[in-house]
Amino acid sequence: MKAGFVSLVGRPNAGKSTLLNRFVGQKVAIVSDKPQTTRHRIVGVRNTPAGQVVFIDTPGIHKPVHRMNQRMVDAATGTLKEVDVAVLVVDVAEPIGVGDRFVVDLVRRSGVKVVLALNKIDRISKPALLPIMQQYQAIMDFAAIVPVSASTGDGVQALEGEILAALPEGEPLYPDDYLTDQTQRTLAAELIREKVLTHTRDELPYSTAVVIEQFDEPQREGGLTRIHASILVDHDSQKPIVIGKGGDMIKRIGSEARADLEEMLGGKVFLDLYVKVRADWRDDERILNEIGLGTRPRQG
Ligand SMILES: Nc1nc2c(ncn2[C@@H]2O[C@H](COP(=O)(O)OP(=O)(O)OP(=O)(O)O)[C@@H](O)[C@H]2O)c(=O)[nH]1
Ligand SMILES: [Mg+2]
Repeated sequence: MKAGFVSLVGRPNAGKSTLLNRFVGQKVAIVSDKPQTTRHRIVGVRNTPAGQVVFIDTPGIHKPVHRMNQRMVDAATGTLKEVDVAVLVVDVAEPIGVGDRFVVDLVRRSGVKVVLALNKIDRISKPALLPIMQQYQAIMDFAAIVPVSASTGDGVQALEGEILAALPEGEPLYPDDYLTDQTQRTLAAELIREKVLTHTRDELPYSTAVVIEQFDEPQREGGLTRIHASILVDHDSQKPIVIGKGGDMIKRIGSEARADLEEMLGGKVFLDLYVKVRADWRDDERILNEIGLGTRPRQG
């Protein structure tokens, strides 16, 4: 049997979280078309007859401006010291640029075995793939290069095969019913944030955090879960955008998040959302702690 830790690393928006969800077979990481969606590490476990792969999804590597972004990048690069294999995920529909070379350098210097996942092959023509493979081959000696589409699932089995081949022999690290390290509380905050990301644009996705103020579990099986959450924004001018005309935006965010939460929790959910202005929260240690980016380990 094979077993080990595998981090999914790469630039923002490459498709790391989409790939994690596909491997785990369940949504454990939120996904959006905006870069910098993932802000903390997310463990997702894949059990196969050949062994157990403990994936660690990480924030996209980018040039950090705020303290939050520095923590995000540190969370991603930090995993390289702890894993048996890194999967470098790149978007083949984007030309190879400075950012890609930076990330390749980073994984090369870490000394860890690296499998390259050329993601989003559904977005390019077959003949366009070969030169991209050759370009990457020329800049680093990868353990394997596998074209995939995290969206369609194309090539994902081949990628899993290469990952298992690169992993050491070992007994499973987690029980076979363990899927993720994300608590329901964290998943709830993330699902709400996903809806904000989906429906907003420009600076807003980057300026938003979700904090769960209260999470009351149901009194009986299948009963009502009561969740009170705050959507934090950076500036006064952003608050009316999140609330929308006559409250239509916040209603939409709330009802879509509630539907996802009810599916996740398998019962009815009462969801109460507030929008709060917290200037410079991205540099505020207390808020970073609450969203899992503090220097202390997260509680609950
Ligand atoms: N066409 C296509 N789109 C994809 C594929 N994989 C991911 N996407 C899309 O790419 C966008 C980014 O996906 P994510 O999984 O959030 O990317 P990420 O690498 O986790 O991004 P960060 O968390 O910001 O670092 C989303 O809109 C996905 O639906 C793919 O194989 N094909
Ligand atoms: Mg992500």
